[in-house]
Amino acid sequence: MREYRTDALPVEERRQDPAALTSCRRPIPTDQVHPLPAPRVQDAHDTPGMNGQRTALITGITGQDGSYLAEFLLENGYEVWGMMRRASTENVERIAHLADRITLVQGDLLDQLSLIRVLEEARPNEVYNFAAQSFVPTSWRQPVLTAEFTAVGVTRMLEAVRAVDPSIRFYQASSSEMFGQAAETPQSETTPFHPRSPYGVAKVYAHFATLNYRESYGLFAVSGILFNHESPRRGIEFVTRKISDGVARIKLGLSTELRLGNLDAKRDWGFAGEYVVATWLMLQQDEPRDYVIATGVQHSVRDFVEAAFEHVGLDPDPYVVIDPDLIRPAEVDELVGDASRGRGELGWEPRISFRELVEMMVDSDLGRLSTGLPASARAGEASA
Ligand code: NAP
Ligand code: F7E
Repeated sequence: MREYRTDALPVEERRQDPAALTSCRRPIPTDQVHPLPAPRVQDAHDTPGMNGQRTALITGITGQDGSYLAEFLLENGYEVWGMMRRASTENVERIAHLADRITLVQGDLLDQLSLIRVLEEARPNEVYNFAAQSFVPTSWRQPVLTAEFTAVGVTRMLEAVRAVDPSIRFYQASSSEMFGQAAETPQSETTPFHPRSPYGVAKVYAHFATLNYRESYGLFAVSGILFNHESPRRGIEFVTRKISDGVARIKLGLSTELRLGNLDAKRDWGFAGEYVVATWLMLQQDEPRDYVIATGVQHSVRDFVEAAFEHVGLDPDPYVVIDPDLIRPAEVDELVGDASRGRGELGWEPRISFRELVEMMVDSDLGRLSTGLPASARAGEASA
């Protein structure tokens, strides 16, 4: 039975911020291995590259999930390529510590030929398509751009796979936002979609594009329907990181308020470092299939706020301000996932609890802010 290493992820968190782990109620396991299903018959996917390694291309490698997956794949012997779009200022804080172990290549989901060129250069066995405009409120302000990146960009990448090497295994980063105003609770792979934002609509398009290329052309293309997953590397505009950063600032006397929108929204929050392992597992199966990945536990934004303030010994009431401008045109009131297919077929299970996640994030921001590191959204954690 093959085994894979997951120790890199939690160990990395520990190296970055000892306080993040010592504050956890349960120790984060450093020896966890997930047994895989019996090895598959040798096929094109198993053929290693010239240097004997398997090769993966990650789009969106500069993002939260891309950085964790890159670490995981490197620890498991992969040659890792990352696709980045061109920017006048480099945006590599989350992957700076991996710089000498990965190959970065320029490409943009808006540019079909650039995607073909990237695949021709990298010659990957696996493509993880994480790149997207991923912030829900921005999708109302820039709905067309969101559709270009997050929806049509996926068709461009699938076309590039077809053109360059149809044996490439393809992972599409789908989202629980597709369930939106959910028809049932909890949500599983069979729950109908009712997206509530241009982002959700774009992800539904991308999900069905992935299924369609699987059915039309026989690609090994899977859609992972991941519920919210967070970490100290989360962008600062997302609510969990906004709270952890805000609470840390208040605790350190750098701020006096935390402005938030709808505190009653409920989500199923897990730890991103564990979720990327599930994405890899999906590409190691005998057959391509879609999977929901979630903890199955639901909390409100208010719960997150209370846990974060409690962790630093403060009462939230004097600090939290409700800002009507942060209320969305259409809200997803509550989501919680049923990941039993993933548990059964992938052998994947989340280990980090809600409380551990909150404390890990608050401790990381406390460490970052108190050592005087830049407070920009992205600077947060590659080194924190
Ligand atoms: P993230 O931190 O926002 O990262 C998004 C990445 O996409 C960044 O590297 C960004 O590059 C890149 N990107 C954006 N537009 C691009 C373009 N036109 N061409 C090339 N790259 C582009 O997102 P994340 O949290 O890691 O999530 C990864 C994926 O999973 C996304 O597709 C997201 O929609 C999806 N997802 C996330 C969650 C979650 O809870 N985190 C849940 C379900 C699904 P820059 O650095 O240049 O901006
Ligand atoms: O909001 C409420 C807000 O922006 C969560 C993305 O990764 O997960 C993420 O999308 C909830 C919403 O994440 C504030 O109204 C209250 O109900 O952290 P969020 P999201 O919209 O769930 C899914 C699965 C994705 O796929 C997306 O890419 O929190 N909320 N007050 C707030 N949200 C924000 N951002 N800021 C607030 O001040």
